[in-house]
Amino acid sequence: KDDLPRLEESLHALIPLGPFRYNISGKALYLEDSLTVAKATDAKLKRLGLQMDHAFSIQQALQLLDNNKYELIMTDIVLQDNETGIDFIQRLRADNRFAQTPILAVTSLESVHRRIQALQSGANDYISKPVLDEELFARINNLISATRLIEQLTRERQRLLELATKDHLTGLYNRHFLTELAKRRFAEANRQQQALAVLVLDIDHFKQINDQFGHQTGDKVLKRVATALQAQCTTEQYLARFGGEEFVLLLPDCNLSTAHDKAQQLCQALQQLQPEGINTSVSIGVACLSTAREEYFDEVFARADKALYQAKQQGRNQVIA
Ligand code: GH3
Ligand code: MG
Ligand code: MG
Ligand code: MG
Ligand code: MG
Repeated sequence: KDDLPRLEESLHALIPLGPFRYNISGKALYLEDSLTVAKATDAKLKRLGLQMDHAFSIQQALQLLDNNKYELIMTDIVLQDNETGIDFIQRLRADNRFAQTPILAVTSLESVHRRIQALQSGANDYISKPVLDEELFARINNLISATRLIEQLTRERQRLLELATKDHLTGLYNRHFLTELAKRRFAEANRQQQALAVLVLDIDHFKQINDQFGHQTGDKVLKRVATALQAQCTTEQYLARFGGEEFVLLLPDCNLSTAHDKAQQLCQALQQLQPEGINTSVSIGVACLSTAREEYFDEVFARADKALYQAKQQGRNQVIA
């Protein structure tokens, strides 16, 4: 097996190829029990612009993986101490951290079933020993390019998801997202006879704040209020900016009395906030899913909104359930 590098050289001489430029950088990990093969591969990868870390055993490879970020993982199949590259690939694919990392199996030419096993275990590609430089480079380039494309698409998807579900100014959920979520939550709560409460919150005399301090300051007040409300909510309590200076909070597993307490707490927190040094308060309407009959978001929201209207009528800075 230690003659492999020389065999590769002679093969390479038989297949002369022109220079081909790849745009690759970063680090690769190679699990390989032959030091000679590892050293020869290291030299090849350097030409490609990849730094290589070498591990002799799965344990050593996993340790390196804990402490380094790799663009590519390469693995030999037949290792020492009854270990195989197949085991290693399976371990990697069971670990979320390496879900996106491309794996290249390095198999001996004749072991067809190992190659298939490697692919079935989650290797993205394989290359046979003796390794031809140009083939290795092309395969690595394709693997890393595909991974970069997936990473770019994942980021793009995340950005679009934010745009579609979040309010631009405050970073809270937007009306569309909360409405869709509420529809599902109401269907579920009806089916499972669970409590579900809706709070509608509206900043008092916000128009006066805009008129007196300007629209920009108004925006800052909105952001501060949103942040303060969010700070009082858990990840299971869904807060959205529903319109201009109006917010909706969906409280799963929450009956009317608990929802009323929560609303009081928010009302008091807001009164103490003084965003931008401005006295600010909110009025809150509370309503809860009926325990007597099936009810949907629109109906419960309408009741909470009516309660909010009453809170405004009765002098603002208060909660009506
Ligand atoms: P009430 O206590 O009855 O709720 O009085 P209000 O002045 O808060 O209510 P009204 O509905 O009369 O006015 C809401 C104001 O909120 C008017 C609108 O210009 C302002 N507004 C809506 N969206 C934004 C925003 O994104 N930024 C700023 N600065 N103002 C906004
Ligand atoms: Mg080996
Ligand atoms: Mg208002
Ligand atoms: Mg109003
Ligand atoms: Mg309003």
